[in-house]
Amino acid sequence: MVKFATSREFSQEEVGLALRNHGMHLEGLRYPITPIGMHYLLIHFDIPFIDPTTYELPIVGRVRSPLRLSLGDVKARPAVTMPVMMECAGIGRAHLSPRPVSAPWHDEAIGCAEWTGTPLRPILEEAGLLDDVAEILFTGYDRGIDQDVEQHYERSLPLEEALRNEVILAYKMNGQPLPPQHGFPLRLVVPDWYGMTSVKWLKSITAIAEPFEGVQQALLYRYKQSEEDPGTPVTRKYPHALMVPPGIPDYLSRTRHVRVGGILVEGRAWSGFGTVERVEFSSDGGRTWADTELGEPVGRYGWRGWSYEWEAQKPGEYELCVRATDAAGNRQATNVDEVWNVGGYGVNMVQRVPVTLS
Ligand SMILES: Nc1nc2c(c(=O)[nH]1)N[C@H]1C(S)=C(S)[C@@H](COP(=O)(O)O)O[C@H]1N2
Ligand SMILES: [Mo]
Repeated sequence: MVKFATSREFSQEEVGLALRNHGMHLEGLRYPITPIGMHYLLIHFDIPFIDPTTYELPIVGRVRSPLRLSLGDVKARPAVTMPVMMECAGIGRAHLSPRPVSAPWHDEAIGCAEWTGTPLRPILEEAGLLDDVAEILFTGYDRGIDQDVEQHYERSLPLEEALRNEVILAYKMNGQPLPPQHGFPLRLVVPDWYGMTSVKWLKSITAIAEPFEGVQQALLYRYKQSEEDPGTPVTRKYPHALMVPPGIPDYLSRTRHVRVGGILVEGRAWSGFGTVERVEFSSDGGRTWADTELGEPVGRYGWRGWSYEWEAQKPGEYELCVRATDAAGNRQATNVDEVWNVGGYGVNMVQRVPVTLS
């Protein structure tokens, strides 16, 4: 069962989760590749302590020749390096009312790191998938209790998604060995999908013939309108644009103070459904919109910069908004009711930044 809160005050549980799982500072949107310590974190249970010298990854289940790969074996395979924009499916949850009690993200569950690893597909081919394989299950070393069920964190991918060439087993982040909190020594990286898919601290990979029914698959990470609704699975990232909040912040409220003049507002945008083709800016809370200038995408799976010259002349209170539209024609929601769901997933409402202009 999901617990809900209606008060704007956060509970101790939510604050505890927020301290363990920090977000990216939105001013970090200026970096095309997010510095490691700025990238958001989401750790459901505890960070497991893993000895890399004895580490082995079994590839088992419905395969002809099961494999056991040491870290050396994985690193000896062909390597690819690519920027991948990652976003937690729980982003925006704190804007909902009632809101599900879980990691209380506002807009900061994001990061775009440069991941190095080896493609998964040739490993699965080497293991020899049997004809009845429907999904590939990825199990992490971390263990805990969620929805009253003791479990490892584990999730599956439909076979055709697991076989995408850009799905990798990663052992480096921004050229460094994976930090413990990001999945050391080996994690899955699945571009375009929300972050829950990219299983960290890989313990095993299992080819299965039936759909995986674990808690993180069948109960959680589903778009549901009620607890009884079986819902549909959370998969790719919806389009999303965010801005670096302009001016200077008030320490406590974070309200922005901006001086009149020409102000360059900038940020990044992304989508798991194809390139972002349009980013619009509003200075009047979303009543009127203007097209921004788009930059080059950071790789095929990264994000894309945008900027807008805001002629801010009249002192007063403003609400700055930004919204993205992707190649598939999806556009961000302006109204929270359009995106409300039981788990608070995929909430890609437009960002709203209150600004005092003087
Ligand atoms: N084993 C394991 N993998 C995991 C998780 C986890 O708790 N355990 N969290 C998932 C979720 S919900 C997200 S959003 C991403 C976060 O990755 P990051 O912490 O490296 O940013 O990892 C995913 N992989
Ligand atoms: Mo997540």
